[in-house]
Amino acid sequence: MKNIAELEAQFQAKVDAEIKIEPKEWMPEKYRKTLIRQISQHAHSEVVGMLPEGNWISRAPSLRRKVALLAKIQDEAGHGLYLYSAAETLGIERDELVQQLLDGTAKYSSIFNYPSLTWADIGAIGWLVDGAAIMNQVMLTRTSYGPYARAMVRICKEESFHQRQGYEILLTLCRGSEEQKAMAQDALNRWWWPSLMMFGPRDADSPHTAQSMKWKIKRKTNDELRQQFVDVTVPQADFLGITVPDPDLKWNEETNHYEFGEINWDEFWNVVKGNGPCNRQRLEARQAAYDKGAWVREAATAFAEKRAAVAV
Ligand code: FAQ
Repeated sequence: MKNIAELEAQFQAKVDAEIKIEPKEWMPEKYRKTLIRQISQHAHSEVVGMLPEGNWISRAPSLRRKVALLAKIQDEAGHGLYLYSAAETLGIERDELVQQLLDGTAKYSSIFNYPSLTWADIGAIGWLVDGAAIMNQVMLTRTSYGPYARAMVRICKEESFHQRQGYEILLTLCRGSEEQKAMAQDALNRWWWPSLMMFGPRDADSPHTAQSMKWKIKRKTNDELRQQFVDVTVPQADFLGITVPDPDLKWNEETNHYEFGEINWDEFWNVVKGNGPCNRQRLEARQAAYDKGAWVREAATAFAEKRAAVAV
């Protein structure tokens, strides 16, 4: 019988050798808990993330835009479901995860607590929010936990379609009338900083990053991913002909990276703690959806019981 220290050493050796950890294998309790936290918060983000865009389905400017938006939002529901399933492989029930979202003990991404005020916001969400999500999720295709890594492969493919549909909305607006271009600029002004916040606190203020990097749950730190996102996205804004709302933004020839201004961390933590512009509205919408779905859960349970009784 091996003691905990030996099991932990064996586990770390496996992680270091890039061998995926699978559900039934031994893992440190803290590794399991970290994954449940991260995967479930990721799932909640996908599900809550449908709300700002759902707001525009009935107001999409054409049938083509409406079909693409509907498909994107359905993908997000699907991502939420894969991710809840991946979390369930770690020994927790989906109902418990959903309760944690509804009672506010589990987080979801801060970005979804901002309102989608104009059609250009739907472009900005696809371009910036999905763009940031991809940056983070490409590294997660190589995360150490097998079911999470595999779920991420498909999710990333779909996110890349989402990013392009958002960028194309903005490209159309920026090639349109002065008013349309101004709407695109206004969307960038409002979504830029919250998108940078999506990557989480600075590495120095991130309690989980060091351990998650050691376990290869995360393969890049919050600051590394944020920098990568800025470097990729600024030239895309230039191509659109709109301006990133950061007077401190400048290219550094020596580092080959953009330098950018200070994020408003008070705003970030305020939103994370539940005081953003739409936190209450988002949770009320999820609670209402849960309540309205009670009859489906009851019917499915009754059907399963009936089937089990027949099988006996
Ligand atoms: N918002 O120590 P760290 C999407 C919390 S999917 C709220 O750095 P960690 C698709 C963090 O949970 C977007 N809370 O934590 C889509 C922790 O709190 P806890 C979601 C945040 O886990 C697009 C505390 O701060 N993506 O957008 C945020 O190592 C369009 C300390 O932070 C994922 O979830 C935040 N932004 O790193 C859908 C990806 N940042 O749990 C619809 C997977 C941090 O101790 C439309 N997750 N916190 O109470 C991750 O990669 C990581 O969990 C991080 C945070 C990088 C988000």
